Amino acid sequence: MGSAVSGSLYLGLDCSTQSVTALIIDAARRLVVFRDSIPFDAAFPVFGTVDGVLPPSSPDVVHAPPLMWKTALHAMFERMAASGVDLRQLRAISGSAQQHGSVYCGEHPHILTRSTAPIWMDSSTGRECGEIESALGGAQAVADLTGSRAYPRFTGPQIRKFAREEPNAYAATARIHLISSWLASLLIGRHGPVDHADASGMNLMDLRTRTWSATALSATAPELARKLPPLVRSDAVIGALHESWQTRFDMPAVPVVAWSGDNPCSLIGTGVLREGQLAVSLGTSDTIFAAMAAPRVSADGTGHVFASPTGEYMGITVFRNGALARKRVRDQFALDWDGFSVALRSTDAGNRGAMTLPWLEPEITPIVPRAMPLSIGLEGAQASGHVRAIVEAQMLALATHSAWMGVTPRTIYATGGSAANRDILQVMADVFNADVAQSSQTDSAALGAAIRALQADTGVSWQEAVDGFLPADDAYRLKPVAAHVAVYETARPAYAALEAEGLSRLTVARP
Ligand code: XUL
Repeated sequence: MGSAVSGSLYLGLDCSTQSVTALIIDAARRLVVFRDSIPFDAAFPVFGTVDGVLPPSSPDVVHAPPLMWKTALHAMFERMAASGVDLRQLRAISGSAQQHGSVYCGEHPHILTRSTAPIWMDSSTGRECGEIESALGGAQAVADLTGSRAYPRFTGPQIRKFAREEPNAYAATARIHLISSWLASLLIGRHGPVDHADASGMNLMDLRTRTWSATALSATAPELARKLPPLVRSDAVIGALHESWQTRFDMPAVPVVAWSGDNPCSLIGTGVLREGQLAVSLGTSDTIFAAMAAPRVSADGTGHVFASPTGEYMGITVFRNGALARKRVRDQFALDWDGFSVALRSTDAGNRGAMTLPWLEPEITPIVPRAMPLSIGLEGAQASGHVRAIVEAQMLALATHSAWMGVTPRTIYATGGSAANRDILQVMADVFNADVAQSSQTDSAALGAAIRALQADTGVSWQEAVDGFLPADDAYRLKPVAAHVAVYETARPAYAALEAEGLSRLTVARP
């Protein structure tokens, strides 16, 4: 049994698409005292993942093994225990996970009724999305109710597909978790609840009442109400760290605060607390999110409104072709990341009119069901032209598809692995005509989880909770260059036209 809780340390974990990260903050000294990350492919080759996912049986089916995440969680606790940080000083734990993915369990979280979990990159539920939207009165009705129209990666459509394709395994499932609530359940040793913020990515919760919507549940799958965990506020303590973890890692019986999705955690980890503030996360997915005082649902269908961990709301738009698309272009021309940066620095803003679509894989925003490579002016271009084209396309897409949030930021808070690259951030500053504040560290999801644990434990205001953990000085700030801003004002309609051309070349199943 662990000793009483006494110190000032808070642990934030993040189980993302490609790795698990842990960050321990010292609330008294406002310091990060531990940070480590374990990449799934390299550390656990036995699971056979590539970039954190199982080789797909078809391009639109993307699953990952939950047992890999569980193994990674144990491995991370081992590293923390061996690190020299006194884990007996921990006061609370919270966590973050990639959103939308679902884990299917029996009566106990250790029992799985499905060996794989569909994750956010899965786009195989177009049929189910259509069925759910028809049952609920159309796409806009679903958006008004749940914050988003039915999206293929959202958990409800995924559950519907599982119930249809594997009715026996579905019937044997006692509990359906999000990845966040499943990992939290493993820590407390029993099935725990789902927090409001991550539940917003399921097409199952009434966003305004923050309760499961009976009509959405019955439009999705039979007996669903019995299989879903209860809902809780994101700052709820859901239990104490189970004895097995305490004994094995010499840890106290610390409270476990509800885990949440990586984007809601990043909202906290970037300090985006007030309406008008906006952040961009450049990770496996590129996401752009803003704090919202009241839910403003996207009319053009490209965005989502989630409950935010602060109890308010957040608007978010998500792109699937993020870091892996950048890496693909880098590898295609045998560059390293330094070479990628040199390519950006040695080319002109606007790429002399050359342009590409970033749809190297199916895309979420806009919905593009299969890869659709389309470029203009890149024939015979050098590597540097291709590098600039992919980065400019991603930034133009971020700007175009976040207009619905109605936020004209003066400063964008940048996070995620690629935010370490200042040449990419300069393109962001120029396209958005805004300052870009570069995080002093890029793990805003893990940091946000640690800060959520601190806030829930102490009850301080959100501003007090984040103070001292975010970059305060101008050293990390990039400014837009006026001449480049002018170039991108012209590039924006050209990019919109290229998108329209790309979409018209596809037989898009759903608008
Ligand atoms: C959010 C989304 C992705 C995942 C990535 O809606 O699909 O950002 O959360 O981890």
